[in-house]
Amino acid sequence: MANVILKPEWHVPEKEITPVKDYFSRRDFVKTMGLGVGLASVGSVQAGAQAKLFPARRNPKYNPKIALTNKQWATGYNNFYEFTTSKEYVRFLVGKFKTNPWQVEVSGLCNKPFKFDAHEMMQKIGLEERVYRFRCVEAWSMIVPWTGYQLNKLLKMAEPKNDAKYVKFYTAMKPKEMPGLARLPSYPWPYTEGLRIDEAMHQLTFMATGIYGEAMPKQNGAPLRLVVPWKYGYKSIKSIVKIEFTNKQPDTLWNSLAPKEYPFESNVNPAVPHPRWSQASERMIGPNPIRVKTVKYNGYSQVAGLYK
Ligand SMILES: Nc1nc2c(c(=O)[nH]1)N[C@H]1C(S)=C(S)[C@@H](COP(=O)(O)O)O[C@H]1N2
Ligand SMILES: [Mo]
Repeated sequence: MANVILKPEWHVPEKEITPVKDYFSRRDFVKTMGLGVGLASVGSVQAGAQAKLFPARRNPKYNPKIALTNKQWATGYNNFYEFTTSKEYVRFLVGKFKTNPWQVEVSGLCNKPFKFDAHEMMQKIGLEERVYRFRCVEAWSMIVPWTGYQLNKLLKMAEPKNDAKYVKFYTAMKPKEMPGLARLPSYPWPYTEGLRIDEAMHQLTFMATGIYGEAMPKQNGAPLRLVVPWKYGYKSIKSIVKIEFTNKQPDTLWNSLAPKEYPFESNVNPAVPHPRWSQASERMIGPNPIRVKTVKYNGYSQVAGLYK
């Protein structure tokens, strides 16, 4: 993973930025008018039955009173190495990436392995919105409204066996659609990540299918990606095609590449520096970035019990 960037190296002119208040007033307007949520979405991602899913109702339990990150930044400054390592260019390289239909396999140590279509599962489980803080290991952060469902709702459908101690996640590997794969031939693709089963089952662990009230943009990991808000961002694996229950700690891409820099657990912790930089503070991205102190577990102290 690249270096900490102290100053944003690209600039969005003020006039192109939708302030958070406009995003909300537009949304409230659509709700009040009872016009259906399809209107709130722009772009080709929205189609057919899927349109009804967005925006989803915000869960009041996960609605901190803090300003959201500017949407253009959260959807325009991405880490998705399958496309490029250049954060500001990911969104221009996802054009060929087909994310609908999208099949996901749930397998391994469970009684009921199954396959599902990502879009059908959104209808089946139903969606909610949660505002989470998100902290990249590179010391930048954002605060965004994710749409999706609690991961444990999906995992329970498979009835994991008692010896399932970990869950491994795999990203799609489609070289014709993901131009970055060929540029990093030595990486152990596909991108993989993993959690302990109790972490995966925790109520904070979220399968996100949208952001800012709309279906997930491809650059943010369409059609479904993990969000584990108390861990560094690389644990929040994008564009998932396989979920596997295992009894051994799974190998993950970043851990295989640099185990000392990217340990399996990777909880946000300001007291433990990355070998090449401090983790004591973070840059909140946006047109006017600010530097704030990093907090243990990214502020999600309710997970502390998992690590006694
Ligand atoms: N498949 C895949 N998932 C990934 C990554 C990636 O390169 N490939 N980058 C990770 C990192 S380092 C971060 S910080 C987040 C970034 O998510 P965002 O682009 O939605 O902000 O995605 C994570 N998930
Ligand atoms: Mo990251």
